[in-house]
Amino acid sequence: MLTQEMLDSIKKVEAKRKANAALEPERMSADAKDEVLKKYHPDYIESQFTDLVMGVNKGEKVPLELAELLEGKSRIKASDVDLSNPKYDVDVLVIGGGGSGSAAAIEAHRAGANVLVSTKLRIGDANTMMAEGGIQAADKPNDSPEIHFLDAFGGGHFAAKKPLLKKLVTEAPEAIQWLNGLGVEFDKAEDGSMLTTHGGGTSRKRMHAAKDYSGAEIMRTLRDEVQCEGIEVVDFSAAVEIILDDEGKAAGAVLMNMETKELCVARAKTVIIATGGAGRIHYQGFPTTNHYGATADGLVLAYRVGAKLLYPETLQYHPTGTAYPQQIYGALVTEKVRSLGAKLVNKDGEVFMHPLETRDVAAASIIKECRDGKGGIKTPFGEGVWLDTPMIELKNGEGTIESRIPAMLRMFSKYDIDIRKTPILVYPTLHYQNGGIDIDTNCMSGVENLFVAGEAVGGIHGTNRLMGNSLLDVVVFGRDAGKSAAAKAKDVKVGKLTLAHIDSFEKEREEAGVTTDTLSPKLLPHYAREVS
Ligand code: MEZ
Repeated sequence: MLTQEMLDSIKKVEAKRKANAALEPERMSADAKDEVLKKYHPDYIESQFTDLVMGVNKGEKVPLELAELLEGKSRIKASDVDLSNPKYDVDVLVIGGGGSGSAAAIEAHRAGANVLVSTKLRIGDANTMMAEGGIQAADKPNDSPEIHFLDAFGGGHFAAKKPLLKKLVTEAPEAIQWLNGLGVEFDKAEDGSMLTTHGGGTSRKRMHAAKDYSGAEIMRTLRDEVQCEGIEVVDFSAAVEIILDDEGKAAGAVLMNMETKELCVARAKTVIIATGGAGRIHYQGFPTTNHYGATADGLVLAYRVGAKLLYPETLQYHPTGTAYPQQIYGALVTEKVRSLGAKLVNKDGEVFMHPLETRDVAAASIIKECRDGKGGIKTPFGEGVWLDTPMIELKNGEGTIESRIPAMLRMFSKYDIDIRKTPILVYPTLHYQNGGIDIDTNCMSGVENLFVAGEAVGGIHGTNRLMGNSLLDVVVFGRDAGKSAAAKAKDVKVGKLTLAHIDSFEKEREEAGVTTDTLSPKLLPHYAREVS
Protein backbone atom coordinates (compact mmCIF):
# COMPACT_ATOMS: atom_id res chain seq x y z
CA MET A 1 0.00 0.00 0.00
CA LEU A 2 1.20 3.50 -0.83
CA THR A 3 2.18 5.38 2.33
CA GLN A 4 0.66 8.75 3.25
CA GLU A 5 4.01 10.39 2.37
CA MET A 6 3.84 8.85 -1.11
CA LEU A 7 0.21 9.91 -1.60
CA ASP A 8 0.95 13.48 -0.49
CA SER A 9 3.93 13.63 -2.81
CA ILE A 10 1.90 12.33 -5.78
CA LYS A 11 -0.50 15.27 -5.26
CA LYS A 12 2.42 17.67 -5.67
CA VAL A 13 3.58 15.84 -8.79
CA GLU A 14 0.08 16.10 -10.27
CA ALA A 15 -0.19 19.79 -9.49
CA LYS A 16 3.07 20.56 -11.35
CA ARG A 17 2.66 18.07 -14.19
CA LYS A 18 1.54 20.46 -16.93
CA ALA A 19 4.28 22.98 -16.19
CA ASN A 20 6.88 20.22 -15.84
CA ALA A 21 5.88 18.67 -19.15
CA ALA A 22 6.60 21.96 -20.89
CA LEU A 23 10.01 22.38 -19.18
CA GLU A 24 13.24 21.89 -21.15
CA PRO A 25 15.68 20.86 -18.39
CA GLU A 26 19.31 21.84 -18.98
CA ARG A 27 22.01 19.29 -19.69
CA MET A 28 24.76 19.01 -17.09
CA SER A 29 28.21 20.37 -17.82
CA ALA A 30 31.13 17.95 -18.09
CA ASP A 31 32.45 19.14 -14.72
CA ALA A 32 29.10 18.70 -13.02
CA LYS A 33 28.86 15.18 -14.44
CA ASP A 34 32.31 14.29 -13.13
CA GLU A 35 31.42 15.63 -9.73
CA VAL A 36 28.15 13.74 -9.38
CA LEU A 37 29.76 10.51 -10.61
CA LYS A 38 32.65 10.69 -8.18
CA LYS A 39 30.44 11.47 -5.24
CA TYR A 40 27.45 9.21 -5.85
CA HIS A 41 28.07 6.49 -8.45
CA PRO A 42 28.62 3.04 -6.86
CA ASP A 43 31.70 2.46 -9.09
CA TYR A 44 33.50 5.15 -7.08
CA ILE A 45 33.05 3.59 -3.63
CA GLU A 46 36.65 2.46 -3.09
CA SER A 47 35.81 0.11 -0.20
CA GLN A 48 33.72 -2.01 -2.60
CA PHE A 49 36.76 -2.90 -4.74
CA THR A 50 39.99 -4.78 -4.30
CA ASP A 51 43.12 -5.51 -6.35
CA LEU A 52 43.42 -8.98 -7.84
CA VAL A 53 46.35 -10.89 -6.36
CA MET A 54 46.68 -13.47 -9.13
CA GLY A 55 46.08 -14.12 -12.81
CA VAL A 56 46.66 -11.94 -15.87
CA ASN A 57 44.98 -8.91 -14.33
CA LYS A 58 47.00 -9.17 -11.10
CA GLY A 59 47.23 -5.79 -9.41
CA GLU A 60 44.12 -4.45 -11.13
CA LYS A 61 40.96 -3.30 -9.39
CA VAL A 62 37.74 -5.34 -9.50
CA PRO A 63 34.57 -5.43 -7.37
CA LEU A 64 34.98 -7.52 -4.21
CA GLU A 65 32.38 -10.03 -5.31
CA LEU A 66 34.06 -10.57 -8.69
CA ALA A 67 37.52 -10.96 -7.11
CA GLU A 68 36.14 -13.79 -5.00
CA LEU A 69 34.96 -15.60 -8.16
CA LEU A 70 37.98 -14.87 -10.35
CA GLU A 71 40.28 -16.13 -7.58
CA GLY A 72 37.90 -18.94 -6.67
CA LYS A 73 38.42 -22.71 -6.75
CA SER A 74 37.55 -24.85 -9.72
CA ARG A 75 34.39 -26.93 -9.36
CA ILE A 76 36.29 -29.95 -10.66
CA LYS A 77 39.62 -31.74 -10.50
CA ALA A 78 41.36 -32.66 -13.74
CA SER A 79 41.21 -36.29 -12.65
CA ASP A 80 37.36 -36.16 -12.53
CA VAL A 81 37.24 -35.92 -16.31
CA ASP A 82 38.05 -38.47 -19.01
CA LEU A 83 39.41 -36.27 -21.77
CA SER A 84 40.01 -39.23 -24.07
CA ASN A 85 36.33 -39.83 -24.56
CA PRO A 86 34.52 -36.65 -25.65
CA LYS A 87 30.73 -36.82 -25.71
CA TYR A 88 30.66 -34.08 -28.34
CA ASP A 89 33.23 -33.39 -31.03
CA VAL A 90 32.46 -30.28 -33.08
CA ASP A 91 34.02 -27.47 -35.06
CA VAL A 92 32.56 -24.64 -32.97
CA LEU A 93 31.35 -24.87 -29.38
CA VAL A 94 29.17 -21.93 -28.33
CA ILE A 95 28.85 -21.55 -24.56
CA GLY A 96 25.64 -19.65 -23.84
CA GLY A 97 22.22 -19.66 -25.44
CA GLY A 98 21.30 -15.99 -25.32
CA GLY A 99 21.28 -13.42 -28.11
CA SER A 100 25.00 -13.41 -28.89
CA GLY A 101 25.35 -17.19 -28.58
CA SER A 102 22.40 -17.74 -30.90
CA ALA A 103 23.60 -15.18 -33.45
CA ALA A 104 27.07 -16.78 -33.35
CA ALA A 105 25.65 -20.27 -33.78
CA ILE A 106 23.53 -19.21 -36.77
CA GLU A 107 26.46 -17.62 -38.60
CA ALA A 108 28.93 -20.40 -37.76
CA HIS A 109 26.41 -22.97 -38.99
CA ARG A 110 25.77 -20.99 -42.18
CA ALA A 111 29.53 -20.89 -42.75
CA GLY A 112 29.50 -24.69 -42.84
CA ALA A 113 30.72 -25.46 -39.32
CA ASN A 114 29.40 -28.25 -37.17
CA VAL A 115 28.12 -26.26 -34.16
CA LEU A 116 27.07 -27.16 -30.62
CA VAL A 117 25.39 -24.67 -28.30
CA SER A 118 25.61 -25.52 -24.60
CA THR A 119 23.60 -23.50 -22.12
CA LYS A 120 23.25 -23.88 -18.37
CA LEU A 121 19.52 -23.06 -18.41
CA ARG A 122 17.51 -23.12 -21.66
CA ILE A 123 18.18 -21.38 -24.93
CA GLY A 124 16.74 -17.88 -24.57
CA ASP A 125 17.12 -17.68 -20.77
CA ALA A 126 19.34 -14.64 -21.07
CA ASN A 127 19.63 -10.89 -20.62
CA THR A 128 18.74 -10.45 -24.28
CA MET A 129 15.26 -11.70 -23.42
CA MET A 130 14.98 -9.08 -20.66
CA ALA A 131 15.98 -6.06 -22.81
CA GLU A 132 13.13 -3.69 -23.40
CA GLY A 133 13.72 -0.30 -24.97
CA GLY A 134 15.47 -1.02 -28.24
CA ILE A 135 18.50 -1.38 -30.42
CA GLN A 136 20.51 1.49 -31.92
CA ALA A 137 21.49 1.85 -35.58
CA ALA A 138 22.26 4.99 -37.56
CA ASP A 139 20.11 4.30 -40.60
CA LYS A 140 18.17 7.58 -41.03
CA PRO A 141 19.17 10.35 -43.45
CA ASN A 142 20.06 12.77 -40.62
CA ASP A 143 22.35 10.26 -38.93
CA SER A 144 25.51 8.30 -39.66
CA PRO A 145 27.74 5.65 -38.05
CA GLU A 146 30.24 8.46 -37.38
CA ILE A 147 27.68 10.36 -35.28
CA HIS A 148 26.70 7.12 -33.56
CA PHE A 149 30.41 6.54 -32.81
CA LEU A 150 30.80 10.01 -31.26
CA ASP A 151 27.74 9.57 -29.04
CA ALA A 152 28.87 6.18 -27.79
CA PHE A 153 32.54 7.16 -27.42
CA GLY A 154 31.68 10.22 -25.34
CA GLY A 155 29.03 8.34 -23.32
CA GLY A 156 31.63 5.67 -22.56
CA HIS A 157 34.11 8.27 -21.24
CA PHE A 158 36.39 7.95 -24.31
CA ALA A 159 37.55 4.56 -23.08
CA ALA A 160 36.09 2.27 -25.76
CA LYS A 161 38.53 0.34 -27.93
CA LYS A 162 38.07 2.36 -31.10
CA PRO A 163 38.23 -0.53 -33.62
CA LEU A 164 35.56 -2.43 -31.67
CA LEU A 165 33.27 0.56 -31.40
CA LYS A 166 33.81 1.31 -35.09
CA LYS A 167 32.74 -2.22 -35.93
CA LEU A 168 29.66 -1.85 -33.72
CA VAL A 169 28.39 1.32 -35.34
CA THR A 170 29.31 0.56 -38.94
CA GLU A 171 27.71 -2.88 -38.91
CA ALA A 172 24.60 -1.63 -37.07
CA PRO A 173 22.34 -0.79 -40.06
CA GLU A 174 23.03 -4.19 -41.60
CA ALA A 175 22.32 -5.88 -38.26
CA ILE A 176 18.87 -4.29 -38.19
CA GLN A 177 18.18 -5.47 -41.73
CA TRP A 178 19.38 -8.97 -40.81
CA LEU A 179 16.99 -9.09 -37.84
CA ASN A 180 14.18 -7.62 -39.92
CA GLY A 181 14.76 -10.29 -42.54
CA LEU A 182 14.67 -13.03 -39.92
CA GLY A 183 11.25 -11.77 -38.83
CA VAL A 184 11.75 -9.39 -35.90
CA GLU A 185 8.59 -7.27 -35.71
CA PHE A 186 10.06 -3.78 -35.35
CA ASP A 187 7.77 -0.80 -34.70
CA LYS A 188 7.08 0.76 -38.09
CA ALA A 189 5.16 3.72 -39.48
CA GLU A 190 2.30 3.25 -41.97
CA ASP A 191 4.75 3.62 -44.86
CA GLY A 192 6.88 0.75 -43.52
CA SER A 193 9.76 2.92 -42.29
CA MET A 194 11.17 2.13 -38.84
CA LEU A 195 10.01 4.23 -35.89
CA THR A 196 12.98 5.50 -33.90
CA THR A 197 13.39 7.39 -30.64
CA HIS A 198 16.16 8.97 -28.57
CA GLY A 199 17.97 7.21 -25.75
CA GLY A 200 20.18 8.69 -23.04
CA GLY A 201 23.20 10.33 -24.65
CA THR A 202 22.04 10.01 -28.28
CA SER A 203 22.13 13.05 -30.52
CA ARG A 204 19.83 11.45 -33.10
CA LYS A 205 16.71 9.31 -32.88
CA ARG A 206 18.18 5.89 -33.68
CA MET A 207 16.52 3.52 -31.21
CA HIS A 208 14.65 0.83 -33.11
CA ALA A 209 12.20 -1.10 -30.99
CA ALA A 210 9.58 -3.77 -30.83
CA LYS A 211 7.33 -1.92 -28.38
CA ASP A 212 8.96 -2.34 -24.96
CA TYR A 213 9.85 -5.99 -25.37
CA SER A 214 12.50 -5.55 -28.05
CA GLY A 215 14.85 -8.10 -26.50
CA ALA A 216 12.15 -10.75 -26.15
CA GLU A 217 11.17 -10.25 -29.78
CA ILE A 218 14.79 -10.48 -30.95
CA MET A 219 15.45 -13.53 -28.78
CA ARG A 220 12.27 -15.23 -30.00
CA THR A 221 13.42 -14.77 -33.57
CA LEU A 222 17.01 -15.91 -32.99
CA ARG A 223 15.89 -18.95 -31.03
CA ASP A 224 13.45 -19.92 -33.78
CA GLU A 225 16.23 -19.59 -36.34
CA VAL A 226 18.64 -21.77 -34.32
CA GLN A 227 15.93 -24.40 -34.11
CA CYS A 228 14.85 -24.09 -37.75
CA GLU A 229 18.43 -24.47 -38.95
CA GLY A 230 18.76 -27.68 -36.93
CA ILE A 231 21.67 -26.50 -34.77
CA GLU A 232 22.31 -28.82 -31.85
CA VAL A 233 21.54 -27.25 -28.46
CA VAL A 234 22.21 -28.92 -25.14
CA ASP A 235 20.21 -27.28 -22.35
CA PHE A 236 20.93 -27.38 -18.59
CA SER A 237 24.61 -28.04 -19.29
CA ALA A 238 26.94 -25.51 -17.72
CA ALA A 239 30.51 -25.08 -18.91
CA VAL A 240 32.64 -25.36 -15.77
CA GLU A 241 36.13 -25.27 -17.32
CA ILE A 242 37.58 -24.46 -20.72
CA ILE A 243 39.73 -27.29 -22.07
CA LEU A 244 43.04 -26.34 -23.70
CA ASP A 245 45.22 -28.43 -25.98
CA ASP A 246 48.91 -29.10 -25.42
CA GLU A 247 49.78 -25.88 -27.29
CA GLY A 248 47.65 -23.81 -24.90
CA LYS A 249 44.85 -23.23 -27.43
CA ALA A 250 41.18 -23.49 -26.50
CA ALA A 251 39.88 -26.90 -27.54
CA GLY A 252 36.52 -27.38 -25.84
CA ALA A 253 34.90 -27.31 -22.43
CA VAL A 254 33.87 -29.53 -19.57
CA LEU A 255 30.09 -29.45 -19.32
CA MET A 256 28.20 -30.20 -16.12
CA ASN A 257 24.62 -31.43 -16.15
CA MET A 258 22.83 -28.95 -13.87
CA GLU A 259 20.56 -31.65 -12.44
CA THR A 260 22.72 -34.76 -12.09
CA LYS A 261 26.10 -32.96 -11.85
CA GLU A 262 27.43 -35.47 -14.37
CA LEU A 263 30.44 -34.16 -16.31
CA CYS A 264 31.12 -34.61 -19.98
CA VAL A 265 33.62 -33.34 -22.53
CA ALA A 266 32.80 -31.19 -25.54
CA ARG A 267 35.84 -31.11 -27.83
CA ALA A 268 35.91 -28.27 -30.33
CA LYS A 269 38.26 -26.63 -32.79
CA THR A 270 37.14 -23.22 -31.61
CA VAL A 271 35.12 -22.06 -28.60
CA ILE A 272 32.90 -19.00 -28.24
CA ILE A 273 32.11 -17.66 -24.79
CA ALA A 274 28.69 -16.00 -24.95
CA THR A 275 27.70 -16.30 -21.32
CA GLY A 276 26.32 -12.79 -20.74
CA GLY A 277 26.40 -10.58 -17.68
CA ALA A 278 26.61 -10.58 -13.92
CA GLY A 279 23.58 -8.87 -12.35
CA ARG A 280 22.76 -11.90 -10.22
CA ILE A 281 25.97 -11.35 -8.33
CA HIS A 282 24.12 -8.34 -6.87
CA TYR A 283 27.20 -6.15 -6.57
CA GLN A 284 27.00 -3.93 -3.49
CA GLY A 285 23.67 -5.54 -2.63
CA PHE A 286 21.81 -3.92 -5.53
CA PRO A 287 18.72 -5.56 -7.01
CA THR A 288 18.97 -6.33 -10.70
CA THR A 289 17.16 -6.31 -14.02
CA ASN A 290 19.08 -9.41 -15.08
CA HIS A 291 17.90 -12.94 -15.74
CA TYR A 292 18.48 -15.71 -13.21
CA GLY A 293 21.69 -17.05 -14.72
CA ALA A 294 23.66 -13.80 -15.05
CA THR A 295 26.60 -14.72 -12.80
CA ALA A 296 29.79 -13.68 -14.69
CA ASP A 297 30.64 -17.30 -15.57
CA GLY A 298 32.38 -16.45 -18.85
CA LEU A 299 34.77 -14.07 -17.14
CA VAL A 300 35.79 -16.80 -14.69
CA LEU A 301 36.19 -19.48 -17.40
CA ALA A 302 38.31 -17.20 -19.55
CA TYR A 303 40.39 -15.77 -16.69
CA ARG A 304 41.33 -19.21 -15.45
CA VAL A 305 42.89 -20.10 -18.81
CA GLY A 306 44.75 -16.82 -19.07
CA ALA A 307 42.49 -14.40 -20.97
CA LYS A 308 42.79 -10.77 -19.95
CA LEU A 309 39.83 -8.71 -18.74
CA LEU A 310 39.21 -5.09 -19.63
CA TYR A 311 37.35 -2.62 -17.36
CA PRO A 312 35.94 -5.30 -15.02
CA GLU A 313 35.64 -2.55 -12.39
CA THR A 314 32.86 -0.72 -14.25
CA LEU A 315 29.23 -1.70 -13.84
CA GLN A 316 26.07 -0.14 -15.12
CA TYR A 317 23.27 0.75 -12.74
CA HIS A 318 20.16 1.41 -14.78
CA PRO A 319 18.74 4.68 -13.45
CA THR A 320 15.16 3.49 -13.39
CA GLY A 321 14.69 0.23 -11.58
CA THR A 322 11.30 -0.26 -9.95
CA ALA A 323 11.43 1.02 -6.36
CA TYR A 324 7.78 0.24 -5.61
CA PRO A 325 5.98 -2.18 -5.29
CA GLN A 326 8.24 -4.62 -3.51
CA GLN A 327 7.21 -7.63 -5.63
CA ILE A 328 8.99 -6.14 -8.65
CA TYR A 329 11.76 -4.35 -6.76
CA GLY A 330 14.68 -3.70 -9.11
CA ALA A 331 12.80 -4.71 -12.27
CA LEU A 332 13.60 -2.67 -15.38
CA VAL A 333 11.57 0.41 -16.19
CA THR A 334 12.77 0.92 -19.71
CA GLU A 335 14.60 4.10 -20.69
CA LYS A 336 12.04 4.30 -23.49
CA VAL A 337 9.62 5.66 -20.86
CA ARG A 338 11.88 8.72 -20.68
CA SER A 339 12.47 8.72 -24.45
CA LEU A 340 8.70 9.10 -24.83
CA GLY A 341 8.60 12.12 -22.54
CA ALA A 342 8.34 11.06 -18.88
CA LYS A 343 10.53 13.18 -16.60
CA LEU A 344 12.18 12.42 -13.26
CA VAL A 345 10.72 14.48 -10.42
CA ASN A 346 11.42 14.62 -6.70
CA LYS A 347 9.12 14.41 -3.71
CA ASP A 348 8.05 18.05 -4.13
CA GLY A 349 7.16 17.46 -7.75
CA GLU A 350 10.24 19.29 -9.07
CA VAL A 351 12.15 18.20 -12.17
CA PHE A 352 15.73 17.82 -10.92
CA MET A 353 17.61 16.70 -14.04
CA HIS A 354 17.42 16.18 -17.79
CA PRO A 355 15.73 12.79 -18.22
CA LEU A 356 18.13 11.58 -20.91
CA GLU A 357 21.55 12.08 -19.41
CA THR A 358 23.80 9.05 -19.93
CA ARG A 359 23.03 6.18 -17.59
CA ASP A 360 25.87 6.53 -15.11
CA VAL A 361 25.16 10.25 -14.70
CA ALA A 362 21.41 9.69 -14.43
CA ALA A 363 21.85 6.93 -11.82
CA ALA A 364 24.27 9.03 -9.78
CA SER A 365 21.91 12.05 -9.95
CA ILE A 366 19.00 9.99 -8.63
CA ILE A 367 21.13 8.66 -5.77
CA LYS A 368 22.21 12.25 -5.04
CA GLU A 369 18.61 13.46 -5.02
CA CYS A 370 17.68 10.75 -2.51
CA ARG A 371 20.69 11.37 -0.26
CA ASP A 372 21.80 15.01 -0.22
CA GLY A 373 19.05 16.59 -2.26
CA LYS A 374 16.50 15.27 0.24
CA GLY A 375 14.13 14.88 -2.69
CA GLY A 376 13.74 11.14 -2.36
CA ILE A 377 10.48 9.48 -1.42
CA LYS A 378 10.73 6.83 1.29
CA THR A 379 8.91 3.51 0.99
CA PRO A 380 8.59 0.90 3.74
CA PHE A 381 11.63 -0.89 2.22
CA GLY A 382 13.70 1.74 0.39
CA GLU A 383 13.47 4.99 -1.48
CA GLY A 384 13.19 6.47 -4.94
CA VAL A 385 12.13 9.38 -7.11
CA TRP A 386 9.10 9.70 -9.35
CA LEU A 387 9.11 8.95 -13.03
CA ASP A 388 6.09 10.91 -14.15
CA THR A 389 4.61 8.52 -16.74
CA PRO A 390 1.30 10.39 -17.30
CA MET A 391 3.40 13.09 -19.01
CA ILE A 392 3.83 10.70 -21.94
CA GLU A 393 0.21 11.00 -22.94
CA LEU A 394 0.14 14.73 -22.26
CA LYS A 395 2.91 15.03 -24.83
CA ASN A 396 1.98 12.36 -27.38
CA GLY A 397 -1.74 11.86 -26.93
CA GLU A 398 -3.97 9.22 -25.40
CA GLY A 399 -3.18 5.63 -26.26
CA THR A 400 0.59 6.16 -26.55
CA ILE A 401 1.41 4.15 -23.45
CA GLU A 402 -0.66 1.20 -24.53
CA SER A 403 0.74 1.18 -28.04
CA ARG A 404 4.43 1.93 -27.32
CA ILE A 405 5.12 0.53 -23.84
CA PRO A 406 2.41 -2.08 -23.22
CA ALA A 407 4.68 -4.31 -21.10
CA MET A 408 5.24 -1.46 -18.61
CA LEU A 409 1.50 -0.83 -18.47
CA ARG A 410 0.86 -4.51 -17.80
CA MET A 411 3.67 -4.97 -15.26
CA PHE A 412 2.39 -2.16 -13.03
CA SER A 413 -1.29 -2.88 -13.58
CA LYS A 414 -0.79 -6.23 -11.85
CA TYR A 415 -0.27 -4.17 -8.69
CA ASP A 416 -3.18 -1.80 -9.36
CA ILE A 417 -0.92 0.98 -10.59
CA ASP A 418 -2.15 2.59 -13.81
CA ILE A 419 0.96 4.31 -15.21
CA ARG A 420 -1.24 6.41 -17.52
CA LYS A 421 -2.62 8.14 -14.42
CA THR A 422 -0.01 7.65 -11.67
CA PRO A 423 3.75 8.27 -11.61
CA ILE A 424 6.00 5.35 -10.73
CA LEU A 425 8.75 5.22 -8.14
CA VAL A 426 12.24 4.38 -9.41
CA TYR A 427 15.78 3.91 -8.09
CA PRO A 428 18.97 2.61 -9.79
CA THR A 429 19.25 -1.15 -10.27
CA LEU A 430 22.18 -3.30 -11.40
CA HIS A 431 21.83 -3.72 -15.16
CA TYR A 432 25.00 -4.37 -17.14
CA GLN A 433 28.66 -5.29 -16.92
CA ASN A 434 30.47 -2.65 -18.97
CA GLY A 435 33.75 -4.56 -18.77
CA GLY A 436 34.59 -8.12 -19.68
CA ILE A 437 37.01 -10.21 -21.70
CA ASP A 438 39.43 -8.30 -23.91
CA ILE A 439 39.07 -9.25 -27.59
CA ASP A 440 40.50 -8.27 -30.98
CA THR A 441 38.37 -7.22 -33.95
CA ASN A 442 37.85 -10.89 -34.88
CA CYS A 443 36.31 -11.43 -31.44
CA MET A 444 39.25 -13.58 -30.29
CA SER A 445 40.47 -13.27 -26.71
CA GLY A 446 44.12 -13.43 -25.66
CA VAL A 447 43.81 -17.24 -25.72
CA GLU A 448 44.12 -18.70 -29.21
CA ASN A 449 40.84 -20.10 -30.57
CA LEU A 450 38.83 -18.71 -27.65
CA PHE A 451 36.31 -16.22 -29.00
CA VAL A 452 33.90 -14.02 -27.04
CA ALA A 453 30.65 -12.20 -27.87
CA GLY A 454 27.94 -10.22 -26.12
CA GLU A 455 27.99 -8.91 -22.56
CA ALA A 456 31.02 -11.06 -21.66
CA VAL A 457 33.17 -8.78 -23.87
CA GLY A 458 34.89 -5.72 -22.43
CA GLY A 459 35.95 -2.61 -24.30
CA ILE A 460 33.23 -2.12 -26.92
CA HIS A 461 31.45 0.55 -24.87
CA GLY A 462 34.27 1.94 -22.76
CA THR A 463 33.27 2.42 -19.13
CA ASN A 464 29.59 3.25 -19.65
CA ARG A 465 27.24 1.89 -22.30
CA LEU A 466 24.45 3.79 -23.99
CA MET A 467 20.94 2.39 -24.17
CA GLY A 468 20.34 0.12 -27.16
CA ASN A 469 24.01 -0.57 -27.85
CA SER A 470 23.86 -3.88 -26.02
CA LEU A 471 21.22 -5.57 -28.16
CA LEU A 472 23.28 -4.19 -31.02
CA ASP A 473 26.59 -5.63 -29.82
CA VAL A 474 24.91 -8.96 -29.16
CA VAL A 475 23.96 -9.14 -32.83
CA VAL A 476 27.05 -7.53 -34.41
CA PHE A 477 29.67 -9.30 -32.30
CA GLY A 478 27.63 -12.50 -32.01
CA ARG A 479 27.47 -12.81 -35.79
CA ASP A 480 31.12 -11.86 -36.25
CA ALA A 481 32.29 -14.27 -33.56
CA GLY A 482 30.36 -17.06 -35.30
CA LYS A 483 31.89 -16.24 -38.69
CA SER A 484 35.44 -15.85 -37.30
CA ALA A 485 35.27 -19.02 -35.19
CA ALA A 486 33.96 -21.04 -38.14
CA ALA A 487 36.64 -19.67 -40.47
CA LYS A 488 39.39 -20.35 -37.92
CA ALA A 489 38.10 -23.87 -37.25
CA LYS A 490 38.85 -24.79 -40.87
CA ASP A 491 42.61 -24.60 -40.18
CA VAL A 492 42.68 -25.99 -36.66
CA LYS A 493 44.13 -29.38 -35.78
CA VAL A 494 43.26 -29.95 -32.14
CA GLY A 495 46.21 -31.24 -30.10
CA LYS A 496 46.13 -33.38 -26.98
CA LEU A 497 43.43 -32.16 -24.60
CA THR A 498 44.48 -31.04 -21.15
CA LEU A 499 43.06 -29.53 -17.96
CA ALA A 500 46.50 -28.87 -16.49
CA HIS A 501 45.57 -25.23 -15.94
CA ILE A 502 43.33 -26.27 -13.03
CA ASP A 503 46.32 -27.45 -10.99
CA SER A 504 48.48 -24.50 -11.99
CA PHE A 505 45.71 -22.09 -11.04
CA GLU A 506 45.32 -23.83 -7.67
CA LYS A 507 49.10 -23.56 -7.14
CA GLU A 508 48.97 -19.87 -7.99
CA ARG A 509 46.15 -19.43 -5.47
CA GLU A 510 48.30 -20.99 -2.76
CA GLU A 511 51.32 -18.89 -3.67
CA ALA A 512 49.20 -15.74 -3.62
CA GLY A 513 47.78 -16.69 -0.22
CA VAL A 514 44.18 -17.05 -1.43
CA THR A 515 42.46 -19.31 1.07
CA THR A 516 38.77 -18.92 0.22
CA ASP A 517 36.67 -21.99 -0.57
CA THR A 518 34.42 -20.21 -3.04
CA LEU A 519 33.69 -22.38 -6.04
CA SER A 520 33.48 -20.75 -9.44
CA PRO A 521 32.01 -20.26 -11.99
CA LYS A 522 29.08 -19.39 -9.79
CA LEU A 523 26.37 -20.69 -12.20
CA LEU A 524 23.36 -19.63 -10.10
CA PRO A 525 22.69 -16.81 -7.63
CA HIS A 526 23.36 -17.31 -3.91
CA TYR A 527 19.67 -17.80 -3.18
CA ALA A 528 19.37 -20.72 -5.60
CA ARG A 529 19.47 -24.27 -4.37
CA GLU A 530 23.16 -25.07 -3.81
CA VAL A 531 25.05 -26.20 -6.92
CA SER A 532 27.83 -28.44 -5.65
O1 MEZ B 1 20.18 -1.22 -23.79
C1 MEZ B 1 19.53 -1.34 -22.75
O2 MEZ B 1 20.06 -1.62 -21.68
C2 MEZ B 1 18.07 -1.06 -22.78
C3 MEZ B 1 17.47 -0.93 -24.10
C4 MEZ B 1 17.40 -0.92 -21.64
C5 MEZ B 1 16.13 -0.20 -21.49
O3 MEZ B 1 16.10 0.76 -20.76
O4 MEZ B 1 15.13 -0.57 -22.09
